[in-house]
Amino acid sequence: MKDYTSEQIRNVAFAGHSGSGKTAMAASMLLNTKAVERLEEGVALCDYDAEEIKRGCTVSASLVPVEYRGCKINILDLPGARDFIGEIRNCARVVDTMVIFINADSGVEVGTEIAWEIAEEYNLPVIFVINKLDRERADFEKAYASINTQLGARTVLASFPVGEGLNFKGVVNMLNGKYATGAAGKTVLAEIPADLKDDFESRFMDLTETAAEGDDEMMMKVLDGETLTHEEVMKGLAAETKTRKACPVFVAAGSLGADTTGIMDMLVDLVAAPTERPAVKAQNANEDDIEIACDAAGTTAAFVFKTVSDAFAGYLTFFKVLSGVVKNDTTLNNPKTNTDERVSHLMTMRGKKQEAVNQLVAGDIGALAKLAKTRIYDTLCEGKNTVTLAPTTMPQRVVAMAISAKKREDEEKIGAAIHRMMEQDPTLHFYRNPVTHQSILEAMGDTQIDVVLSRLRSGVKVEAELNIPKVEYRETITKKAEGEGKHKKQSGGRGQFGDCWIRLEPLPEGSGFQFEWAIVGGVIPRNYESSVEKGIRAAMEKGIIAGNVAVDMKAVCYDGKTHPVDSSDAAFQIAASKGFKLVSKQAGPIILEPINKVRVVVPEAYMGDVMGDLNTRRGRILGMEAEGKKQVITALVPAAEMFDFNKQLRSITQGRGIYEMGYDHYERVPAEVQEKIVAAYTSDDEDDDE
Ligand SMILES: Nc1nc2c(ncn2[C@@H]2O[C@H](COP(=O)(O)OP(=O)(O)O)[C@@H](O)[C@H]2O)c(=O)[nH]1
Ligand SMILES: [Mg+2]
Repeated sequence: MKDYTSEQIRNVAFAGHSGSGKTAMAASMLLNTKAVERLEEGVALCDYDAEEIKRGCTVSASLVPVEYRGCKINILDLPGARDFIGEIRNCARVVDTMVIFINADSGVEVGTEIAWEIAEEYNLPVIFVINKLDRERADFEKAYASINTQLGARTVLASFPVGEGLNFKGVVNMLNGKYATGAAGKTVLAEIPADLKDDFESRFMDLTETAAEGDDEMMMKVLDGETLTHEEVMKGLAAETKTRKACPVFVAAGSLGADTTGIMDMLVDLVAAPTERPAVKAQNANEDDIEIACDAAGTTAAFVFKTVSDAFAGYLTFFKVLSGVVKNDTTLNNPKTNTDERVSHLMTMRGKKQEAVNQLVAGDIGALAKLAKTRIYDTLCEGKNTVTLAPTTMPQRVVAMAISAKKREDEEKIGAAIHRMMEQDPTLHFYRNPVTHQSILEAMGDTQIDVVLSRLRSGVKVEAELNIPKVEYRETITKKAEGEGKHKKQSGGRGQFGDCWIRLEPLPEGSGFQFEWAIVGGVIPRNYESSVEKGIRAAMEKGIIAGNVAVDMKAVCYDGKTHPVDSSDAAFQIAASKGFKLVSKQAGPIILEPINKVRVVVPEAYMGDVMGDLNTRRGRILGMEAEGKKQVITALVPAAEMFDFNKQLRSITQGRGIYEMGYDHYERVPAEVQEKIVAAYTSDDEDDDE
């Protein structure tokens, strides 16, 4: 691929709801620029991952450079589902505009909202494409209106359809003044038919007014009834777009090719070059905040925003050049790992296809293979010019499942493979719960977990299974009780003898365990004090009635007996354990469960249903308040009831609801729940007399 200057680069994300035709549009662009010969070939380049082929949708972002009118348009073709929000957010950091695709037959959907919110957060200009206008139920006006009503975006129409649904004929593009039709992904341009001229004139007026808004001179002309030149309109519209004052809206049927070339023109004309965008916030070697302007003449620094490792491509590192020029046969330093990485075989990827390049200038995006010590969010810097960037902030994970290998011997492989996946996808989290002894996989959604399972199957050939994670119940007592713990054994040789009287008293939540030695007259020698305490602590680990750790109580050892020969540390530990088991059962034992604080954000219409759902989960609503167009519900809900909440919330709100959750406190479980837990528990060490 030829060399490009920073000014010739356009970095855009293709974002929006799954199935809105993003990948097909990227493929159509490849077809129209003769990078591929058929549309399907383009689609196969972008969605090449086995998971994508299987699911028929994008799971992992693809880089798709399109060379057009002397520019290199770096498209990051993104997934649409919330499960893959990590990919969307990482890529949003390196693009200069977000192109949000909308299904003409459904208007704004959840995926549209996700993309819009991320664009707002990252201060990215937005251009909309109402796509798939040839779809049977396509309704252009309705889809267009939904952008204003549901997103509150300030839009300006830049092209309009001729016919829609089964009557779709083509697109009138007001920027290039052409009529676009197409077949099999290829655009055909013609003059605007005479009968559409009036339509064009009236709609063009609106466009002109928006374009003139930021420029006094142009505004005066418009007010005086003068017509602006094409150049003026383009300049004004580009300025309004780049400053996020207006979002141009285009229409298309990407798989037909109408109006693919018009969309490509728009990418060249309306998308800010990286040099026109605000400087990137970073830190230097002293951890001072600095800003890096996109400047090819600057010191070289690049930021890694994505890594992939698959059977097809091996290990690939995707980066954006922040400043300077990344050149072949040079060495760059990774300040985070303090290693030098050799730059050779510099390339750009076109989906799965590698394309060699000589160099990549500030603002450009490319890839390197086999960088051994460089991970996502690292930087590659020239010489001692240390620049680091913060990792992408991610929303809280919303699902957690216990994962285990179907075959025991595969258990270790699972851990190692998931750790490798986590390196590439920081939204995944995997850990061993020391209390429940389960391996827990946390993620952004069920599909993401499903992809992990599927990759374990194809990658390391391990069948894994999922279970609902065990809840970390605890146990405690509610009243005082006392009694004797005795251990006596006489079996040839030296015997064992320990005898201690123990009193248990409840303590407030969170107090932990206190131990008091109240022996008088030396009936148990002081050197057995720690033996008794140890014995009680060990027994508390095993619980009272259902095998959960016992907490929040005081134990007092106030009487006992010793044998001059047979007493020992071990004997007193066993005696104390027995004493605890006996006494704790008489001390009104109860089970405590973790209660989570949940914060649910939903569109108002779903509020009633969501509250109803929380109630069935033994939830206690703490409050409701409006946040923009949405409602925020806060509630306390037992952790045990929350494992499938994500799935349910998505189904109730059609994916529009989101939630965060965190541990709040422990609380006594209701009697009927306690009965169930106790009944389900089968003690495996009722008797440990040896
Ligand atoms: N009728 C019609 N179908 C399209 C169009 N663009 C894409 N599709 C189909 O819609 C489905 C989803 O398209 P895809 O590009 O994968 O959507 P993405 O998830 O946004 O990348 C595929 O079956 C495409 O063939 C279009 O313009 N018109
Ligand atoms: Mg796609």
